Amino acid sequence: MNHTASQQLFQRAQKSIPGGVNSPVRAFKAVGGTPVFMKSAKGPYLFDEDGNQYIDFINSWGPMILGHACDMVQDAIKEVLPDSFSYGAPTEREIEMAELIIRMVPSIEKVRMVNSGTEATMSAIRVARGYTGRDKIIKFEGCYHGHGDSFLIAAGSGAVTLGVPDSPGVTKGTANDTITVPYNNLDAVKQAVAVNENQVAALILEPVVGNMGLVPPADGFLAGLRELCTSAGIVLIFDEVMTGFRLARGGAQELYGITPDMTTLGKIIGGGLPVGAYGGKKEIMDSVAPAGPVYQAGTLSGNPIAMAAGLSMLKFLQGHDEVYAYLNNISDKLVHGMRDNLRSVGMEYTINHVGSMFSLFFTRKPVTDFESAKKSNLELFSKYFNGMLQRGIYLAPSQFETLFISTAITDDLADQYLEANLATLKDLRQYL
Ligand code: KE4
Repeated sequence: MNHTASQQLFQRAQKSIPGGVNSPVRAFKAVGGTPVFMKSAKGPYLFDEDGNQYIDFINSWGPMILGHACDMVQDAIKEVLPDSFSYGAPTEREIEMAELIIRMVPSIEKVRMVNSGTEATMSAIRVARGYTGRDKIIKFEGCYHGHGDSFLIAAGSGAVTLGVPDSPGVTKGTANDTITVPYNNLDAVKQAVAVNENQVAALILEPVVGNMGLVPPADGFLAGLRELCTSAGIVLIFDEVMTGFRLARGGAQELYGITPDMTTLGKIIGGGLPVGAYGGKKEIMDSVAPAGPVYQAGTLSGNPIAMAAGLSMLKFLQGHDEVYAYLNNISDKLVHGMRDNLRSVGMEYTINHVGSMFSLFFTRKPVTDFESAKKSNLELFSKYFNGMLQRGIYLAPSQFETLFISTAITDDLADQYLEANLATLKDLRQYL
């Protein structure tokens, strides 16, 4: 494949944009080479600036659940464009969006629109702190909740001690209020809660993790967290920015039957436009300004164009439950086919899979938390990623990410993926 145009654009981009990209993972640092600069996309396909075509298994990190440039969403945007792009004043469409989210995610009784998943999560913990009057939060190693200061915290020395900044610019004071514990370890959470009695405002997690690669909750883990938070008066926040409207209409909380106190949303909610949201119990959300004292605001929150795009996508998903059966079936085919391929080349690596999200880890051991995910062979992953890219398959450029399937992936495209997967695995044997 020729990537000359991407290489030239990357050279140019680095002169005006930090690292040449507007979000770090796009720079291909974990897999080497030049990031592919995209020119257009339609359905299952991405087209880069060199005219190369790829079958897309990232779908803008989740939002393109119905495939790229979906005609329905395009029509919804075209319809509202003539009415101007933003008012900075309330609109009926925002009420329609809020009412639809509440219908689809019953644990949400009130919801506030924002412009990204990061805004949603940083706002949600501020509200939980304001509502409880407590300062600390508990998060899990390997879970990513956007780039808010309180989340860029590495685990402290002991599993239940206070965190340390995981990025320059995050203060020790902020780190002191975040406790980081291992995912799927209920005992560590119990200990953290006991050691910080009556000081923890919220516990936030990805109910199904996508950001250490795909890691599902162990049996009883979510129920255990629910029970623990209820008894300790801790606000349980499900960060469903990835899983919301993807794993089920009501997200992971519907799939696993666990009701959080608050939920954060993003990606699919905007149909590809910049939208996030946070919501939850009425008595918690009524502490948000101007109903209550916890301040949060946004010039473009509830933007009319973004609301139109998001509404068209959510209305479709709400009215077509068969989408989830389709996504799950095609994902099952991909995962079973990969497992057969791995066995056929004697590389029985670990695949974690929930619904239309899955990850291939280059380790033979189970992956149940960040420590076990980090045992993957990153060198081999990098070679695998580039081998698939050369074969026209666009994957996440990091071992610690998940894939997202769209309804545009047909049986035939799944077969193409599996052929490329087998050929690439065979190429990897020389490195074992
Ligand atoms: P944004 O601010 O990127 O819209 O959302 C942050 C966020 C919050 N919560 C979860 C569970 C998330 O996965 C994300 C963002 N996901 C990443 C993918 N790992 C987006 C890709 C990127 O950072 O460019």
